Amino acid sequence: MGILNVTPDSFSDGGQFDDPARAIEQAARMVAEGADIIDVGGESTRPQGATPVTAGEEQGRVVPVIRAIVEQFPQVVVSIDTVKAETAAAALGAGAAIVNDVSGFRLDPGMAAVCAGARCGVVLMHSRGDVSTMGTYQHASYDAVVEAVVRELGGSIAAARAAGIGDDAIVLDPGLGFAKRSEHSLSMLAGLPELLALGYPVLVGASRKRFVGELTGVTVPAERSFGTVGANVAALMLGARLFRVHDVAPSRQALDVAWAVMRAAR
Ligand code: HH2
Repeated sequence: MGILNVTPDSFSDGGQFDDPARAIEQAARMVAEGADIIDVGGESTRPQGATPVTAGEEQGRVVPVIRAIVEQFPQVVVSIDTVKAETAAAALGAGAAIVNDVSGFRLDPGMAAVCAGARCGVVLMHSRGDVSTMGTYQHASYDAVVEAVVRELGGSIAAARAAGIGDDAIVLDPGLGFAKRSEHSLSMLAGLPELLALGYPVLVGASRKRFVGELTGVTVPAERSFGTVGANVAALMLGARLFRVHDVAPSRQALDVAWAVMRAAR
């Protein structure tokens, strides 16, 4: 899953793709590098405390870009990264097929119904707090992080099922870096088998995140590609099957090779 942040303020690539022409160019690059899904986002959840945007502003950023991607790359699946039901509905109307909700249906009570109505795929990510605090450590206190995340994602799954979303439409995400210090993100990766025990495919978003920077000593987020690859290959071996990344080629190539080895080892 290639990341397309149509935002002025995302933590590692803010302002690079907030112009539609450059966004589409970046989508084309990610498709050429092997992305199967393009995740389009119009609102940052950056660790420094993000500024929430209105649904109208968010839709103005993402809808034209989604339309263009669907038209130009019909083989690619588009996902919309939003916590707002209204934006999800607009994106689905423009051709998106997956809603990636970093609040796991916590923040907008209308989100589950929009997804159920569209029969789209949903990514339920674990987080705590609202858009401006979920990327910070404000809510990062846990007795046992893996158990807490599994329990709290259980609430997201229940909301999805209550709205009529099918089990086969659900993907879970541990929310690396969201209300999680580096040790929590590492524990979540190590604990992926416990998340998988809930019975859904798991997506991980390790790309360029702080824990990767802390482990590698690389302070510039855009230079954390090698560390990102390490996290993704380890996650693959622990059971993750979807990988949300800024730099598609390195992770795609590493994961294809790691996957081939895993299959040959069976
Ligand atoms: N991480 C970010 C945003 N959306 N979605 C899922 N499912 N999983 C993640 O780990 C995840 C996500 C944060 O990264 P990014 O989009 O690069 O930054 P920003 O929120 O500043 O736009």
